[in-house]
Amino acid sequence: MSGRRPKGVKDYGGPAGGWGALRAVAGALTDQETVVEGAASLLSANQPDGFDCPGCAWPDPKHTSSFEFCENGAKAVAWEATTKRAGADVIGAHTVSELLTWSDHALEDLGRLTEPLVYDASCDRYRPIGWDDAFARIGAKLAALPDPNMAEFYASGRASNEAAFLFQLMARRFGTNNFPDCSNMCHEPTSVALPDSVGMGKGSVSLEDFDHADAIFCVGHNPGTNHPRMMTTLRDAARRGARIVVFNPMKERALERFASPQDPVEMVTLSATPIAHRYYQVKVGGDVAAMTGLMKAVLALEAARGGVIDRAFIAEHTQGYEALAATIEATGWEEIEAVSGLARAQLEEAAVIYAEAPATILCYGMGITQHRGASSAVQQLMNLLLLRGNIGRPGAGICPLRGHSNVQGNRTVGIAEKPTQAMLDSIEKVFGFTPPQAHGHTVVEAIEAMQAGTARTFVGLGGNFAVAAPDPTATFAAFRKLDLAVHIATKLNRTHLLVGRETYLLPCLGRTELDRQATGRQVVTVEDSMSMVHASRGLNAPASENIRSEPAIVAGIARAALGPDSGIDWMGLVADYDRIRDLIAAVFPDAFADYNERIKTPGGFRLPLPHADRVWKTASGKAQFLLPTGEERDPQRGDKAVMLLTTLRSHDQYNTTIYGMNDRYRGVSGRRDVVFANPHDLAAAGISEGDRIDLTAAFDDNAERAVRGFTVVARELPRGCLAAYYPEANPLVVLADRDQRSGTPAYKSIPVRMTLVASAPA
Ligand SMILES: Nc1nc2c(c(=O)[nH]1)N[C@H]1C(S)=C(S)[C@@H](COP(=O)(O)OP(=O)(O)OC[C@H]3O[C@@H](n4cnc5c(=O)[nH]c(N)nc54)[C@H](O)[C@@H]3O)O[C@H]1N2
Ligand SMILES: Nc1nc2c(c(=O)[nH]1)N[C@H]1C(S)=C(S)[C@@H](COP(=O)(O)OP(=O)(O)OC[C@H]3O[C@@H](n4cnc5c(=O)[nH]c(N)nc54)[C@H](O)[C@@H]3O)O[C@H]1N2
Ligand SMILES: [Mo]
Repeated sequence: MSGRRPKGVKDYGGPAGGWGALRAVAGALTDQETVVEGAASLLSANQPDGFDCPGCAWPDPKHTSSFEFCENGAKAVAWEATTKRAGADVIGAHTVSELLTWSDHALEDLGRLTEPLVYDASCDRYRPIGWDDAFARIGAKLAALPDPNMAEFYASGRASNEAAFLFQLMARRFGTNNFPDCSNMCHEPTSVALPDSVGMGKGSVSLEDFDHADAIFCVGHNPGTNHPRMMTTLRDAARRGARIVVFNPMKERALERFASPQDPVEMVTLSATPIAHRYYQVKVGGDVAAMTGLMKAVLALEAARGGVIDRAFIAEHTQGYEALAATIEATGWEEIEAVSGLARAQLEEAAVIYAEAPATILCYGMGITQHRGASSAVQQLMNLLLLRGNIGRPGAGICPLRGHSNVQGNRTVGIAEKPTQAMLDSIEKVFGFTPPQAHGHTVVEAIEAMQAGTARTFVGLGGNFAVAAPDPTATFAAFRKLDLAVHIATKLNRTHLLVGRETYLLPCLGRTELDRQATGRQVVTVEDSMSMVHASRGLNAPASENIRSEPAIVAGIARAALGPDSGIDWMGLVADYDRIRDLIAAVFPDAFADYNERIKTPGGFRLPLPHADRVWKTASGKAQFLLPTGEERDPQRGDKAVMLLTTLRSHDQYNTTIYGMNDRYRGVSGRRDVVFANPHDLAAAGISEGDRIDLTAAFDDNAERAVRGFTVVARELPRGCLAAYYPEANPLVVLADRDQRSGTPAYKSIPVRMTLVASAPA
């Protein structure tokens, strides 16, 4: 890694956080021309009377929302509260074909959408349309579909509970459970796998538990970038001596050391807090093997000294221990080391830390959920916790780090392509219609239905579906075949440009903005990663007088598509969101009784989490030890030339929203067209740092999938592993290559081959 580095690449020496973070906030506010309003907005993020930060789903301390500094929350707020505007004059100044050549950054950087638009094929441009006209045309198109299952209703996880509830109500009244949603690309393995293990598809810990944990395992997530407010929690834990153990193929700086911008001593002395007590660079996709090794070592400790596993808990609360122990016993260290990329001694060391910690929390993110066999991987994490009764007591439990700020809430209020019978029955009881019973489509199934022509329309509540999804070649083509696409959005993105026969762009309010309806100012509600539901109040002036709230837009489409006899007073609901919450409470009485009352408490209320009280809503009534399925074993099929590519978020992006071209903590600036690789693998392949290579998918269907001309950056990574940025690497992801149980694409273990195309400039 010596000599001349590629342009824009260096080794980042400092800690995460610190002055760099403060500078970045100032920069984000200036770039988005939000200096005055944006700075005021920032101070209201996560305040009792302010809005929920649209940045991530990490909860607020003690749920009282004291101001917490967060660089990436600031970027999210600045991006939404920008003074840049993209009206019909701005967007219509370019043809759609021309806009398609722009970068993802440039498209969104046009600014906030200000009026409804319709695509005009005769001039290949978007032009303005009135709201009523748009609703009438969309409604007519939807109503004319021969089968409601020909429509797809996508939700990205930013919408409030109120908007999401109306959205699912509209689609179910219309007659379909086709709810592909961003969860299907994200934490679906959590939602699918944890119910079989512990009866609940959500995390079990609360923020307070982090004050009592003796060990915190961080597996496959990057909080310094994606959940920055979590760094305060991890830093506090590290400082009081809790042992933080990381499993991650990349060395992520924030997990190594962090300087809190709120700590005057660290800021002035340029010091930092070490975070990870041990950092294990597991191979991409090697977590099941690593967990198996850890459990094997825990069982060996139990055999040697006893008192390591919690036998009383296992006897009273679980099933399946013997079968799991036998499977682990039968798995050899050689295989564990080969697949995990970790040495037996490392896993034994981690096992000692685990065995000696009275209480352990296990946190995980996309590094676990975006693989073949991801559901099984989630269950292995749970097995590890169950061995020592690490759930349902202070300082212990499972902590999936959710993605979008309200993705969990969207699910809770009914965005589910596989709804429970109880929910469907409840909807029938409350609304008097029989909702569709057949399961609907996930994201990948929706794409397949669009490809096949069996899905003809798409309604998107936020998001950038086609760019987030796998295989853009297939997905883009599928989109262009649609008869109708409707996008409810704040900013222009590439999915909006994949125009079909009729395409509408309906601009909505964001979280930061005042939402006034017939009865006055409205509040919305959201659920964080730890199942706390609380109110969010926007306060900025809306980006334009001609944009509407998400609930109002959904209601407008619903009324037009379903006609006057739907039995639902759409406009009455929009007039006063309390009424929407009353209906949510009626459909989900166990979770949301007295909804409107309970959100008046600052910080809101916690939804019931039976597993946190050691009540197991599984078929057996016990927590289940579940066996690994082996799906993840040897995805390279024994071919050493096949590398496993993982995809990452940079520090300057929010999913497909690219704020800027830098990735500060990984030492990359001004570019994203790089691929990180282990120097020994490069040497073996005859490739040097700075060379440009093509990556081609090694999948057996022979279709050509490639990304070209990426510049190689040498990095400390396990052998056989590569890393590149999402979404640039998405052309390599095959639709069929996904976790079988959850349908989540294997975005984080893509088998690829490297081909040298140009040597580094001398
Ligand atoms: N600023 C910002 N905040 C965000 C987002 C954003 O894009 N920007 N996105 C939001 C959303 S929707 C989500 S889902 C979350 C995502 O939050 P994260 O889960 O943190 O997201 P990623 O960057 O995809 O990857 C996480 C980490 O997994 C590691 N990893 C990759 N492959 C493997 C593997 O095989 N095993 C293990 N153990 N680790 C692996 C990577 O090195 C990386 O450090 O963040 C949310 N918050
Ligand atoms: N290779 C690879 N692919 C991935 C991933 C990965 O790690 N690697 N991660 C996956 C994950 S975890 C996820 S969650 C998906 C993300 O998939 P999506 O949720 O579909 O994508 P986003 O980029 O979050 O959507 C951005 C758009 O949302 C709109 N928007 C922003 N705020 C609002 C709002 O308040 N209301 C409305 N209506 N619209 C708004 C804007 O128009 C913006 O352009 O991507 C997935 N794709
Ligand atoms: Mo996500």
